[in-house]
Amino acid sequence: MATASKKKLAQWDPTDIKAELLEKYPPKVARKRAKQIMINEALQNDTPSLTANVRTIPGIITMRGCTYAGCKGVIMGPTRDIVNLVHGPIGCSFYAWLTRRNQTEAGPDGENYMTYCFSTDMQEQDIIFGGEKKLAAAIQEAYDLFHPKSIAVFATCPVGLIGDDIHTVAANMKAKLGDCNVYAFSCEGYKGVSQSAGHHIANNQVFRHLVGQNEVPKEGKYKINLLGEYNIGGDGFEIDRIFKKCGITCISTFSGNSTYDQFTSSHQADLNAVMCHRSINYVADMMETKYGIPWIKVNFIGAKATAKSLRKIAEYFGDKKLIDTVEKVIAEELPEVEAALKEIKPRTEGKTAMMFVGGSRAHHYKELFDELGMKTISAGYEFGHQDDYEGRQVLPNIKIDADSRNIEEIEVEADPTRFKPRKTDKQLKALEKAGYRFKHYAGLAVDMDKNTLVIDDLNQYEAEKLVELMKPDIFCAGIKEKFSIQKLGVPMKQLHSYDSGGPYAGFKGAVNFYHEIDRLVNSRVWGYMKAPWQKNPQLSASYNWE
Ligand code: CFM
Repeated sequence: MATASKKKLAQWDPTDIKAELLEKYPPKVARKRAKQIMINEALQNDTPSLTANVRTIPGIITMRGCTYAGCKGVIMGPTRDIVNLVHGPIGCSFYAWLTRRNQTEAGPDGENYMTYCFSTDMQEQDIIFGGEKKLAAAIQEAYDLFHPKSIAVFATCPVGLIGDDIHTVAANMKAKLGDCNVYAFSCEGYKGVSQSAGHHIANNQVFRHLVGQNEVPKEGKYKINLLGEYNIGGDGFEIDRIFKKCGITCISTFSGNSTYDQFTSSHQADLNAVMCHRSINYVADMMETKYGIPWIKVNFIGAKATAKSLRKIAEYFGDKKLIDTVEKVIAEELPEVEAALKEIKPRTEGKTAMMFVGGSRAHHYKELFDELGMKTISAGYEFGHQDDYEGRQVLPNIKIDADSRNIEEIEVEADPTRFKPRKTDKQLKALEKAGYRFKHYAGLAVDMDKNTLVIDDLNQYEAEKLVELMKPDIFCAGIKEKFSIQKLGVPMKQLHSYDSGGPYAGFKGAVNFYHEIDRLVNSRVWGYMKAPWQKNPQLSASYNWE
């Protein structure tokens, strides 16, 4: 098996592949796309060498989503006891309703609005005469029905076009209701070049209206927040299980299975562990500036990555008891992982994978494929920024364009009474000296092999072309890509929805993933994609009048 894959790798040259991908485009389009296709050098340069977070060229079938999706669906969607009310035509709500597989568990209070679909159901007359009254009435109706602690309002494209002032409506309703925190997000679908802009808009408002609102002290010795974990397919439940076993208190998760209380208490944590850098780094930075909570990058996708992240958290607290418990937990969990690998790895070793997912999973899931001995030959994000590819050291050199400038940057200062450094300068220096890096993400490219292809905002045409040219053993992306890739005879794994599988995080998740990939790459069904008559036509016919 391994030799067969090696042979396949030797067949292509990345420069040729890049040229072939661009060949069909008109010259202007080819020039633009060329900047988003990088032949990897696995360097950590200061200057970005890949262009990202720019507009998709009209006419190209992108894999991306919209700004509303990033705000309402991604960041706020997974929280369970906030009523998420969409101001807009019903389609925007309907297509965002229960489609992201972010799981919830109601907990003792029983509050869970996940299964509901709240919308103002805007009609033509609202577009003409304005929808503010309708929005106020909908907030009142939701309040009367459920008495939630909080109602969040999301703007869809027409709201921005007609200029409804959703923030004033929200503020007025908050004052009127008294015991319900109401706020709004100007996350119209067109606001940015992708869902990434929606993350930023969501982060700003969460920070403004939620973080720091609850001063009731949270118990726990090692208090952290897990930022950028959305509990897709139950990933968050597996991570929670491991944290509990280790004695780590997770004050809040942004935002898998989260509650209003978690968001509002999150400033009490002593460390922010950032899982998905793309979607939540803004909150991590703002919390550090305002409250003094340091942040580190973690990854719980992959058994080794999970062990590494747990050790990193333990090292931060520096407490012998925690360090020992973490080691004990790792020692308890790893045998199951190793047993699974012993059985599966001989069947997956040397096979090849491609991943084009969102803004962080292409990197995170590479860890799992590494564990299986599989080589990631091409990867990229739909909407990652240059720092997600090449590391945060490129940040000062990223050119800010008009589209990014369009998204608000909020000014944050140290809180006069609540800012509290979690570590002394001396402690921080000692950690850094021992190789500990705060506020840092190294990006995808440095973990990709030399001469692999790192591609931003891959599209339908290029995806099919890549598969045709490089023939990976598995391709990972989303539902829009699923069937066109499978028709080419290559198994396709959805890494957004997990094809209804999961969890894949943590130790148990890793074992799940190994089994799933084994089944996919070793199934013989992909060899039967062509019907026998397509391979060797046996009959030819003519009409009787011919
Ligand atoms: Fe972060 Fe996500 Fe992702 Fe993302 Fe997403 Fe998602 Fe994703 Mo789909 S927050 S960037 S906007 S890890 S919904 S849980 S799978 S594209 S790679």
